[in-house]
Amino acid sequence: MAARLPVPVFTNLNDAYQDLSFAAKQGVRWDELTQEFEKRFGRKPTYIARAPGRVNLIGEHIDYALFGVFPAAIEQDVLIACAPHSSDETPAPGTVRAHNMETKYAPQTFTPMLLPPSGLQEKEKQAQEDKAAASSVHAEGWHMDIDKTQLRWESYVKAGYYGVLNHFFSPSASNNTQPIPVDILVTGTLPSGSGLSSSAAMVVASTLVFLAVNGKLEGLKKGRLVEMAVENEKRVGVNSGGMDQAASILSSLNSALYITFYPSLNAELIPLPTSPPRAAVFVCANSLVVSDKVVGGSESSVYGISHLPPSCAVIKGAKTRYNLRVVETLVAARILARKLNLQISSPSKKPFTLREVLSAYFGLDEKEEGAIDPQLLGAGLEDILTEVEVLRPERLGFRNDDQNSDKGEIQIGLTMDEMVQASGLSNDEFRNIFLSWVDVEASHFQVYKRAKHIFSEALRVLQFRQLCLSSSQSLGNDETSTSTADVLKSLGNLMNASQESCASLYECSCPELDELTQITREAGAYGSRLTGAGWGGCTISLVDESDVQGFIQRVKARYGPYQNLNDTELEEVIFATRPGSGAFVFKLE
Ligand code: NG1
Ligand code: MG
Repeated sequence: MAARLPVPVFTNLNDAYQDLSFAAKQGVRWDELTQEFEKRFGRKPTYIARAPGRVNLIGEHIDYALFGVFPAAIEQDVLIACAPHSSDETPAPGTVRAHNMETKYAPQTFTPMLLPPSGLQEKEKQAQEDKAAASSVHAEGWHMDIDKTQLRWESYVKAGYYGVLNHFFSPSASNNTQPIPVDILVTGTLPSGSGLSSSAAMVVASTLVFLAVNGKLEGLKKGRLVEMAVENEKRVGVNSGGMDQAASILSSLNSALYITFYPSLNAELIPLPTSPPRAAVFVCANSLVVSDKVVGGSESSVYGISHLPPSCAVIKGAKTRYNLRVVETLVAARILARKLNLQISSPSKKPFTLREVLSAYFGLDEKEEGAIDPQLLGAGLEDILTEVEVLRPERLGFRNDDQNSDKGEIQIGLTMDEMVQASGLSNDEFRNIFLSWVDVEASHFQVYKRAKHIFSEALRVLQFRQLCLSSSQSLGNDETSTSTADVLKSLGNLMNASQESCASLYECSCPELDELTQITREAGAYGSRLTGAGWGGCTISLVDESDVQGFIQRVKARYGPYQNLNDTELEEVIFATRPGSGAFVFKLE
């Protein structure tokens, strides 16, 4: 069937049409989605939103510390088809019938409630009393239960919808209108729990489709959409940074993005030495360990492709992973600022980040004066990396010197009491600032190792960016081929150093990721690292383009979990990527 050419109503979007093979594949999927929608709901969809996943080339776990990251969108994505509800019965305003093409995700119907202020207070109280099952409550009044104790596919749909309702259907708005009842059908090609941001793709697609069908897309700036999507995703229970949503929305064909968050969101398109005419490509290889950074999950909770082999391990992650890292890095920022006698203006109840500590270290007010240029930022990072040693437990006064070694106390970290003491806050103040909004669990906390990873990883991102920029400038010059080889080697070294830091300082790798990055290097990659949150999921490797097929075969031969995969399965777990286009919405009639 011919690919349809509908009208783009929200685009990045033009480059989607430039890439013909991509457009053709999308056309086939849209036709399938449209037909299935018609079968299930008795009419055609009026909008289809698409949001891609991403790989992060370098810069892991530093977005929530507000340091710049370096992702690129990939071809795999989430599509959501949508149409206003039409049948004889009239459902309550805003009711959603949500279906998923994937049969293991059961259809759901939900109706958001517009609660009066007293109802909201009641819900808030309930949520505070029962943090584990906390429901999401928005100050403006729309309410939907989002279960944070388990990952459910429709939670991501609800999360996107939440922001749309509360930003555009506020009861206090002058042109007070009601959200319309809608039917949606979701399909996706992104494996979940694999560090490719299936969750952000779901949230972005959901946010976009609800905006479109309610007529709220016009004039919406992409930066605003990123902010909304970041805020929306937090409702599912991860206090994430903004990398994934920004990458899904702002990406552009053939370029990576250097995304910065401080003093405000900014994205710069950076050509890669892997852009055409290209010498190398990034190859994504899934460890087949499902990364569980939110809850101690069960397999039924994951969103994504159905035929991951059953050998897929599920890690029990919980309060001991992502959210714990967020808290550790915020506490590290507080203690470091105190040790360096830096004044950071932040409303007293709000924690500040390591990026803000660096800004204060420069003695600059970037909010007033604009962001520091990358070169100066790099120099500042090199300086502050020497200062960060003050965060070692013994330097904070908690251990005898002779008890110390990198294998000893540093590995153990600080107890809660020691951390509170080092922060200079009272117990109550500490809990209020760092623990009242999140559930974490640890006997010891690592402020030194986490801060050291963050500053060194932020520096590697800047070096990576600079190498990409200089190699694109040298294109066309006679010495390009040698310099390209050198650039690829240097990029690979930075990726390897990032993996090492993620494994030993940030402790977000796992044995399978360590093994797979080692195998990919031995199979010829310039460099290899985990991508995304870690604790499982995918690796990303820089590989000579002429050798991709040989590389994939060599990795297949050596990585245990790939042994029994057939060719189709193998294509889903190890594949070359190139920077793809960002999210878009099409109107179908
Ligand atoms: P993944 O796990 O790939 O979705 C998560 C965070 C990012 C970032 C990375 C680590 C979410 C939605 N995203 O990515 O913001 O912090 O980990 O660099 O949780
Ligand atoms: Mg995610």
